[in-house]
Amino acid sequence: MPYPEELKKLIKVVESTRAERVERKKKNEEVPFLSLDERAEMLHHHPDVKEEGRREVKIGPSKGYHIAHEIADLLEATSRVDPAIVELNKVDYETDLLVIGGGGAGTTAALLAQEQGAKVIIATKLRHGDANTMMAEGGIQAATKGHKDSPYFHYLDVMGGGHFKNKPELVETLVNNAPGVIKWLEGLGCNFTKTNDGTLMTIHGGGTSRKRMHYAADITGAEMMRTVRDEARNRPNDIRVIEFAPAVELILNEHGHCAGAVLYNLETEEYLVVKAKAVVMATGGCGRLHIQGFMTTNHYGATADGIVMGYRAGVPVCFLHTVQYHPTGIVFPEQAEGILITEKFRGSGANLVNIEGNQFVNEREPRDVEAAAIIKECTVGSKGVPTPTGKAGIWLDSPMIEMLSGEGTVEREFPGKHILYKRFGIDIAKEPMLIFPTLHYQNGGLEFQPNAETTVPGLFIAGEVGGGTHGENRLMGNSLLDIMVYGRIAGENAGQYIRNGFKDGKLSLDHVVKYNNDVESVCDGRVAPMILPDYTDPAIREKQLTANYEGTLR
Ligand code: MEZ
Repeated sequence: MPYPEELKKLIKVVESTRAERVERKKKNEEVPFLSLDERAEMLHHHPDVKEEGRREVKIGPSKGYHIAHEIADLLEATSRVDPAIVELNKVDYETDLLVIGGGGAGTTAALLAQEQGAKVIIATKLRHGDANTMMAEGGIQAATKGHKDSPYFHYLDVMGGGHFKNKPELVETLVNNAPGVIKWLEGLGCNFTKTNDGTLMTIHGGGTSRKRMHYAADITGAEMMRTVRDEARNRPNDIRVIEFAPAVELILNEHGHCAGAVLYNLETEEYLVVKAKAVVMATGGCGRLHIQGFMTTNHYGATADGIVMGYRAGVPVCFLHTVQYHPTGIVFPEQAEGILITEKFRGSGANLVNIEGNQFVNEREPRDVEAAAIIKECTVGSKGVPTPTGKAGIWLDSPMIEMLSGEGTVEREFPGKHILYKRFGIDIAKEPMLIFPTLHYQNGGLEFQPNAETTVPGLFIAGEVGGGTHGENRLMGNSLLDIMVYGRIAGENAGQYIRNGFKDGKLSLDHVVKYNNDVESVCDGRVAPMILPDYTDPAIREKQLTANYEGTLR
């Protein structure tokens, strides 16, 4: 739907201040960055600070930790499988490495493990590549420009963005491996945007002190996923992909080592037993939990399953008291609600503008501060733009980019969003976008070490399901980096573990039996993992004659 008349009138206000704002931008005379104290003050408007949004988890290895209700609900739930009826002696698939999750982290882990001689199965909930990787737009950070940047500056930025709470050893591993990851991806054929002489283009992101954001137009994640998925599909003798088969429980063995998983075939509704010498958990994030009712950028299967399975197997969680709301999600047109508008728009010069046409925050603040500033402007400030659906949003003034960098820049640099809006009859080279913060990233997750190991031998972590690297707030471009760095490390170390550390033993689901017993006193009939979000209207749900729900699944 194009902008209705009432919004078109408000766009005139944005237009009336645009030329002056462009001039200020050219002279670097914009709204200044907030001081550290001002940032701390601003964060009082961030959803994470709401005490009523969280509660203490009552069972498991991180008992007593306060996290979002929506995640706590899943940790305080019983298993989808009844361990008493799962026949662990009837193995459906046997392999060296089982990778749970077919996004960028899992696929990368599969490649590196295969290079160590491992036979790999990737089990994925939906199709191979249906993952948050695919949805990441604006870039991947790496200090590739040695004359101006180094992993040292990158390290400081990551730590600063995470409020210096990050686990330093995880950050060190992340930034030191970053330049090598770009080289590796390029070697596999990943098409990053370059200048005519072949130099990789780099820009700023929120919280970066150097221009180190590499990108492929505004579809960086899709291009990276294409690259690693093609590579995995070209190694069919060693890497097998099982689609529409989410894992629902980890299997341990008599030594307490991770030894496979129970998968659930979404089509036939059968469970399948996979026996493996090691497992890489790469299930991604939790956006589809819609924490505090927020819309999300995440793909349909992002329901925190890996956290549930890993936690039941004994791995503690960390940093789940914070989640990331990307400052700029589409709030109108409503058919596109929640969809990510890449930070690259702001990195390329677009201002955030309120109903009066004023820039109210520097658009390169760290994400949590930026999101809090937008929420504040729309709530206590009452300077949000009312949408036809009764919400409030802020203008992201994309036409400024054309004025700053020349006509045609928006279409060339942001083809994904240009096409999307065109379908609604909106030309974002000429009209601004209406945005509001959207649930984007799970800052925390399962605890793991720089070598991707967990407290459970044989269980490795890759990507968003792990916690600690980004502290309390991740900066743009460090998640695409994270999945590659820790995907590679997890795959390589799992490959070595399979050769040297693996110890065979009888398969067991005793940890699930115990967890089910512990959970009984605190669980309200919930079942987890969630697998898919449930958008059924409660009124319809009540009248469904044939529906028999197990958690969210019929
Ligand atoms: O790292 C991200 O979350 C990312 C690249 C998002 C974006 O704004 O494009």
